[in-house]
Amino acid sequence: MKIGILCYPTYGGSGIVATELGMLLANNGHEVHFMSSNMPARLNMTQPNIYFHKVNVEIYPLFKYQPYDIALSSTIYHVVKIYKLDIIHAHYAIPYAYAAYMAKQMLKDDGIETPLITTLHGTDITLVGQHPSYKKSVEFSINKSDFVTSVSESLMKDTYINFDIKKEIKVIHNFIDNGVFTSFNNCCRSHFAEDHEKIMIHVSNLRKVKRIEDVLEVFKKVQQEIPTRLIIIGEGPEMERVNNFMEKHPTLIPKIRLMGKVNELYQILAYADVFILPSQQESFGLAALEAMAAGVPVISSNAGGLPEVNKHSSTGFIADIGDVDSMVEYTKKLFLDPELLAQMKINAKENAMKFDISNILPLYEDLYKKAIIQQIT
Ligand code: GMT
Repeated sequence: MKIGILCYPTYGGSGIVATELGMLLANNGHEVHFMSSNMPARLNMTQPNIYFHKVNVEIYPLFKYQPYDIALSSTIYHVVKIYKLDIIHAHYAIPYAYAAYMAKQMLKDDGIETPLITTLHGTDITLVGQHPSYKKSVEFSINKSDFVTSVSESLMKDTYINFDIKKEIKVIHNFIDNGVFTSFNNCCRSHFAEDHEKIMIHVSNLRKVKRIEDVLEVFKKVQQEIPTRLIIIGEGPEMERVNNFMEKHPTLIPKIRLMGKVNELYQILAYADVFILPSQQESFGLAALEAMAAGVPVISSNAGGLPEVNKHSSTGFIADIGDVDSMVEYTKKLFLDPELLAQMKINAKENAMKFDISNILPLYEDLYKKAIIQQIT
């Protein structure tokens, strides 16, 4: 099949899922065309069957805001027409599903019917999509998509609750390529912590919904009793909060390692003893799944789809959103019981296997085929 993928190029979860999916589809012999404002962060252009089309936004002084969505629709239109794409897959409703619908209409005028699949990722429904400036357009573009998928049961339910949706929403969970987690060893753990110290890790785009304040508070309390280091991977607006915390607690500065966006994420995850994700909202929690695939138990909140990924008392522990004290107790419990920690590492890895791409990729391929057949008949 010839597949067009629309996604954000940044390190956000939706862009990562879209990029990994596209690369695996390409690996399976499909021709995959990425369309985005920039080269997606994890896209490996040395792979066969991959194309990238940058959305070019013409800067014109009259515009206070440059019309990205129009440029995106035109890009989709041209790419579908030139390369004769069979399907368009929009990742994140705003603006991708909306722009794709416009492109579909333009193509229709030329006698070309191209099915549109929209995958909902989370904040397009639970946060940004709720804003009156976007809500009606999000609802419209979901209803106008040929097929709609969501990355968790929880997000599917939230979509029906928050919008007037006439479509069936199919849940296709996010996935992981467990194959890339097999070749790591513990050689460089000493670069991050001494042998007697535990490593707590947090990976996110450091936005408010991630509740970085809870990450810092849990770390502060745990390290008072158990020697612990904190690694924070990612960049975002809440970095200011981290800096303020460090200024307020100078003795903790040597114990906190800020790493920004790293290419060696999977390798560093493998050194961690616990992954912490206390989010206010999380439709799935791809970062938690990546940690589990690296054999790291997860301490998370019970937000959104997290309980579908992190299994309480098995792959880690779950506490209510904002319940820092329970997160501290759970982390200490893990750190003080080597047998429990070892078992939870195994459980985390086993659970990650259930989300292996080999189980998920066929679901997308089947959906593409169904959409194409439906379009023809
Ligand atoms: O919130 C983020 O980290 C970014 C955001 C995105 O759309 O890029 O992530 C959402 O999509 C991810 C991939 O499907 C999910 O794993 C995240 O849980 C979801 N984030 C939220 O719902 C807050």
